[in-house]
Amino acid sequence: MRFPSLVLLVLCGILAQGQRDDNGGHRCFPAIFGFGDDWGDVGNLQALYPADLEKLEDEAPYGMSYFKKPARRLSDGRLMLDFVAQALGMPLLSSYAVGVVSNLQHGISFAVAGSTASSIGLQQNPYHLMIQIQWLQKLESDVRDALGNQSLAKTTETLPNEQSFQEGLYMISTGQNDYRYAFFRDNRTVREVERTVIPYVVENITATVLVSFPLDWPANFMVFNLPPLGCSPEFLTSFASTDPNDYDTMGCLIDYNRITVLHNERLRVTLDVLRASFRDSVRRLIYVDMAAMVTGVVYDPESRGFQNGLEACCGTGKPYNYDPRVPCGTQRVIRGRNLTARACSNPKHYVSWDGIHTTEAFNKAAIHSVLSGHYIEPQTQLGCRFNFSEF
Ligand SMILES: *[C@@H]1O[C@H](CO)[C@@H](O)[C@H](O)[C@H]1NC(C)=O
Ligand SMILES: *[C@@H]1O[C@H](CO)[C@@H](O)[C@H](O)[C@H]1NC(C)=O
Ligand SMILES: *[C@@H]1O[C@H](CO)[C@@H](O)[C@H](O)[C@H]1NC(C)=O
Ligand SMILES: *[C@@H]1O[C@H](CO)[C@@H](O)[C@H](O)[C@H]1NC(C)=O
Ligand SMILES: CC(=O)N[C@H]1CO[C@H](CO)[C@@H](O)[C@@H]1O
Repeated sequence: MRFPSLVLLVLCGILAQGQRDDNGGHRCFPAIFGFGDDWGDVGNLQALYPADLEKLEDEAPYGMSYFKKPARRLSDGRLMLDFVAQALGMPLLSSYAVGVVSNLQHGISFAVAGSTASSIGLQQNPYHLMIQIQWLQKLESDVRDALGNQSLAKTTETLPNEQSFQEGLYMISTGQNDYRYAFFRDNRTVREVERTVIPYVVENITATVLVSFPLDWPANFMVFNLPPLGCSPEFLTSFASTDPNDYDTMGCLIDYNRITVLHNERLRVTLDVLRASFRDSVRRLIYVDMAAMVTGVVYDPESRGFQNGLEACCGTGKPYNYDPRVPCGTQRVIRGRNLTARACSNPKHYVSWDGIHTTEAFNKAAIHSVLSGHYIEPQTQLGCRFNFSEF
């Protein structure tokens, strides 16, 4: 699919809506750019696949906890990216593919639900990380052209400026779908995935970060690691085993968590090497240990105000409240049984929203921790005054 120039569309479309910096003028990141998969998609998938739009819009429980209606997000409310925007006193970001009516001054999300880090095996969704980076590059060059054009000067208020690109916060979370497709679509074994998939996925993430941004940009990167696959209701359901030795003490699948551990270790080490190569620049490369956050909550939900680490909120019932045939919000008759995947009454108590995606409550707790300096490497001062009043 080809995109018309988003900048032109923005300029020709809705113009300055008078968004102002209401965070006391202090803003440590002038803009946020989201990349990756479901975790940061605020509308790209639906814009790219309009036929699926209605389906998701109908699936009423999505968005219930915050937006009170489906909000093109695969959660019951805000995503981590939304919380970062709010902590910085910015409006929620728009998505690239629906950018026509957007104010892009504070950044944009390029993340596409269902997308992968790697460019191999793409039948499912072609908008992998490198494509998203190309969208960014196109936007940046279009903005540069527009900013140099006097006749457009008034309308460029709705665009990110050069400083936004150079000093922006680039948040990247992807890889989960590479593994999901390897297991669920391609029927690969754990050993095969260990050997053949992990290296590609990690290389694609780190290579993208390395090659895609001019080295003189003092940009800030946050690269998220992979949450423990073996604790996700989707994996727990699909790979349920009768052998107790397949589970760890908290009931997660040991083999699939091993994939996560290997992926994360490789990612962390590669980022360390990359960071060393940036030594002379002021850019920051932060590794976000989302796996540690999820593990902590799953292993001790109550410590963080949750009640349920391994069951989904929205689903069809025990044991994990997840059934791949009956996605959240739908109803199917299967072998004479009428199954309806309904939302639980209190999503706040759950980590998993629909068996695959996390709840708003988890997203909030996670970003609150990250912005407070936890679960990040290196331990660094982000140097921002975050405002958590919208949390
Ligand atoms: C400036 O923008 C106007 C309106 O889009 C366009 O017609 C013109 O060609 C542009 N000029 C330059 C130098 O790009
Ligand atoms: C994977 O397994 C399922 C169920 O056994 C089968 O229907 C499907 O064709 C297999 N896919 C591949 C790519 O082998
Ligand atoms: C299944 O349950 C739903 C919701 O409870 C109901 O609307 C629907 O009519 C039922 N369908 C059948 C075939 O029983
Ligand atoms: C934080 O944000 C709220 C509303 O978004 C605002 O009323 C409040 O003044 C802000 N606090 C600071 C310290 O900027
Ligand atoms: C940007 C990048 O490194 N892409 C690579 C992703 O992985 C595949 C498979 O190894 C490579 O072919 C791509 O070049």
